[in-house]
Amino acid sequence: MKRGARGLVSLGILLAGLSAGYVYGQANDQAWRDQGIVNLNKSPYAKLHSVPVHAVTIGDGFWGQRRKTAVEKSIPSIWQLIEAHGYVDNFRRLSKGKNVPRKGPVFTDTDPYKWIEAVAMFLQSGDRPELRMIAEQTIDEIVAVQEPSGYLDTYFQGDRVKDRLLPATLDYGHEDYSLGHMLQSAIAYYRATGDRKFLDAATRFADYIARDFGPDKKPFLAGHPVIEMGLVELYRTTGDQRYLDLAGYILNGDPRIERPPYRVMYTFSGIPFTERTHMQGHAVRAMYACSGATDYYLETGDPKYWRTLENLWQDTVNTKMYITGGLGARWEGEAFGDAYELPNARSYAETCAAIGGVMWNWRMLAATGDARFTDVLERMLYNAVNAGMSLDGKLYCYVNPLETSGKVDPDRHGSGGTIRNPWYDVLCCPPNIERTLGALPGYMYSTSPDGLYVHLYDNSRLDWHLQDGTGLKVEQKTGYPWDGNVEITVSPATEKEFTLYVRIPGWTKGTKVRTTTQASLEGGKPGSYLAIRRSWKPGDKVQLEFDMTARLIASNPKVQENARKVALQRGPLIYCLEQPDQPENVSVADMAISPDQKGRFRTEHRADLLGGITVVHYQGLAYEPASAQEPLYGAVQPETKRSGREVELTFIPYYAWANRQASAMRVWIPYAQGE
Ligand code: FUB
Ligand code: ZN
Repeated sequence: MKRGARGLVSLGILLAGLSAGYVYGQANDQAWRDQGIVNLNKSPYAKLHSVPVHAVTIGDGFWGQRRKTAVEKSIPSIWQLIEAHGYVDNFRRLSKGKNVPRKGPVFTDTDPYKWIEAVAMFLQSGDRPELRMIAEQTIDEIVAVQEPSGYLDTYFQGDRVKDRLLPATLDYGHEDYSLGHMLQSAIAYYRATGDRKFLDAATRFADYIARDFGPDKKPFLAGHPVIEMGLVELYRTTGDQRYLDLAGYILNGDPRIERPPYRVMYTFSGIPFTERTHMQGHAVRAMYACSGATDYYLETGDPKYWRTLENLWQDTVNTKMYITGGLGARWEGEAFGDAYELPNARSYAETCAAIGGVMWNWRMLAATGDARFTDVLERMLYNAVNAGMSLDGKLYCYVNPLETSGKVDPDRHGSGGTIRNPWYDVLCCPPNIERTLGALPGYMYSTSPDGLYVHLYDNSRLDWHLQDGTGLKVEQKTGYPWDGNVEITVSPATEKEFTLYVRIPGWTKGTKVRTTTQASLEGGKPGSYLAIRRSWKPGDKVQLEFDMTARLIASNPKVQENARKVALQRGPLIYCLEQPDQPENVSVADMAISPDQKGRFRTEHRADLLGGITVVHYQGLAYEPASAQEPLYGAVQPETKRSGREVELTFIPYYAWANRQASAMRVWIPYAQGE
């Protein structure tokens, strides 16, 4: 866009803002600004309340770097591609009569929606006029497509109008999914700007569904859950009970819609949510359904929901989650496998599934204040989610395998035959990562009636208040996740008694805790929140020192794929061996670890490597490469040891893999034979 044109648009936005009774960021009634990533302020069954994104400023450090990459590189570059592939033209051809065919799969409307949501999350941390302007214009183009009934979907047009919102269409057609993402995006945009235009449009579509669909009306189905989360958040935003009821009705499934059992299993919808006993089906659908069901629980307190959620969570983390936090073992159906079915090279682990896992665990945490949910959330965030966006922010993983020979099957790894690609016609993952990184400040803290919870560690400043209104600033200084020291400075507006709950991660073997007044604090049990209750004075400090010693992890033996293999974890990061870091002429496929080297890790911070990482060296063996001349099967030899020579293995964090040339990588490393 030319500069002059931009100026005119800005003026237009400013005038529109003034006529709507607000100037960007300075409305009279600013309640909208203070709603967190999910607004739990009035949720009766939420133990914890969210802190708004704008209240936390993430500084220089691990996530600061990733967020900068997301907002400066990823968001602008993916927007150009969304435009170039015609996904915004899909709206313009309807609103402006642009003479182009509709492009892409049935659910492309969600890509601009999620992109706007990502922008909205970043706008909550500070204005970005260029991005805001594109979002603003796109919202206009979206809203212009809305029909008087409230219906809005660019796919079900022309000959397809007759199919709209029929049970068979809802099963596959994603109208419900598009509305769900529209609601989430519109609410985030409202929370960023106070501008109701997009929110009002999404509400009109939701009103249409609420008016015409329900138990005594036409039947509705979530063919791809996410609408449940959107509707509960709309209820939280507007206070209108109809949206919560509609979410409950959808979560319950409408018995009038009959579908084959496979679809009921695959879509994680259509029967009462509370009848689910196992994590199954399409992983993203399952995660979004569980997130929506937890939202519903947070508002209603229905114990049947909680029992189901707890069972499903246990089933997931104890039998179906990769060590990276990745979810979904099967390519077929992008789905969960059976218990302990966790193949490494063939893992699916779609980035969106891990993001859904973050959303779900965040809600479970809000319901309980229980650190086991934060542990899983952190595992997903640092590893499975973070791997999804390249270090330069312009390439994305759709699937996140835990092992590869470096050769990529074009049919299995998306377009282009590479693991990281700038574009996928099914674009769900890239804007999903962007919105998650945008929302990240909102995941760092929560308030409770008696104080403040510190969930995640990074250089940051909190400027918020306790639930009784006492102003509170908290500053974190740390090199986390590379080192385990965190200094927290707590500054209430005036001296005040409350509890500071600091998270002691489940992965740490030991934690030293000191405060301004106590040289050593007991009780920092791994996998819990340490409650520090006292009268806090401005400037009081808490020093945390987590044991960051790298350690080897074994799988439950039922994961046959990982028999006699170990993985390496340091802090919240899962590590892997990638070919470029290993000694010359030694293939990752022939490397084994010497487990008797306990404690012999050597860590080295390499500011020059992969954006700045701590690598871990460990002693291992390099076997002679197996020969293809040998038969596939042969007699058992008396001596089964493969001969090998000692080498040093060099591990890098999993999230940083595949940022150089295509090469072999593995997370699970065999033990040296005979050890
Ligand atoms: O169906 C919409 C999205 O496309 C799903 O969430 C992803 O798994 C991909 O299939
Ligand atoms: Zn995806």
